[in-house]
Amino acid sequence: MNSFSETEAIALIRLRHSQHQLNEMLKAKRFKIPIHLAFGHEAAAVGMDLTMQPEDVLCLSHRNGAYNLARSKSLKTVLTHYQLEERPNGMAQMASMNLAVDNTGIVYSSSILGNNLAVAAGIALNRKFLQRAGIVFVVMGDGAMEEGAFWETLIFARSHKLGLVVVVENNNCSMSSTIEERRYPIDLSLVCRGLSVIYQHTSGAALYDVKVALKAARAMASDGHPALVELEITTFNQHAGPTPGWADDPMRIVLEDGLLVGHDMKDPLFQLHEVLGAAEFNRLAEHIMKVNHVG
Ligand SMILES: Cc1ncc(C[n+]2csc(CCOP(=O)(O)OP(=O)(O)O)c2C)c(N)n1
Repeated sequence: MNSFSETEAIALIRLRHSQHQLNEMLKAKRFKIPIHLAFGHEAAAVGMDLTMQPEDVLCLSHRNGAYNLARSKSLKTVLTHYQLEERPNGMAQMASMNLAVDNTGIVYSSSILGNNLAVAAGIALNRKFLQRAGIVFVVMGDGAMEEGAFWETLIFARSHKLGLVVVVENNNCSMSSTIEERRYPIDLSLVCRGLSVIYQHTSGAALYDVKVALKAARAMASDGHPALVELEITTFNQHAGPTPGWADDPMRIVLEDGLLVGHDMKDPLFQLHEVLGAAEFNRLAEHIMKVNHVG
């Protein structure tokens, strides 16, 4: 297992703790809107935050909260949108599924599956015409692969040699269906080979591996070779809303039980816990939870 810098450890713990607090607030019915948490996606979101350069931009899907938290480093800012608080200068609320927090490089989030791909490709084309530096990252799930926009975006990006990196968070789940339940399995390495799109594949729970894959994809995209990074991810929470979602829901996430939600390598925080050791993990967690606590 690879080591973690202190910055990485803090970022992972803060993001997990923010999601726990949101989950507890969802249980208490504190929001009027659905929120798609992403327990298990922390290494993907933190890896993205550490990979993006100032000139890069990011387009997200309905499950954008972890990325908005990782980039803004502020649960309070995200909460102003979720709580539909008034914003200065008459700016509109972004709520949850379309949330793109200001000054994070997140330029677009969409509740419409596949929509963010077409927008990302358009931004990348515009950047190419204007010869602007930086690349476009776009994040989607394995369910969104079933949208026509996914295939069109790959063909379009390859044809125009766009600076685009498509990140597929493959959690083998779309709403509540597995891939096997809804379609023939798709081998993305073969799809990419057929389209001559760069393909990277790794565990989305291992921060180091995520960073290596995203960095390599970014380098290729900067040279006009669009890339796709497939991250194998376990989502530990319900599709939307709190977990548990109902009285006898077998899924259980409770902040009082501690930060970990899985006790194997599928949980990015478990990986950190194993490397730091319980004592150091708990010491750091206690400090971060105090600073990151919102009422
Ligand atoms: C065009 C469109 N069709 C259907 C939906 C309803 N819908 C919302 S989320 C979702 C599942 C998405 O699965 P995936 O892309 O794997 O992302 P995940 O929720 O697993 O992160 C569906 C079908 C939608 N939002 N947009």
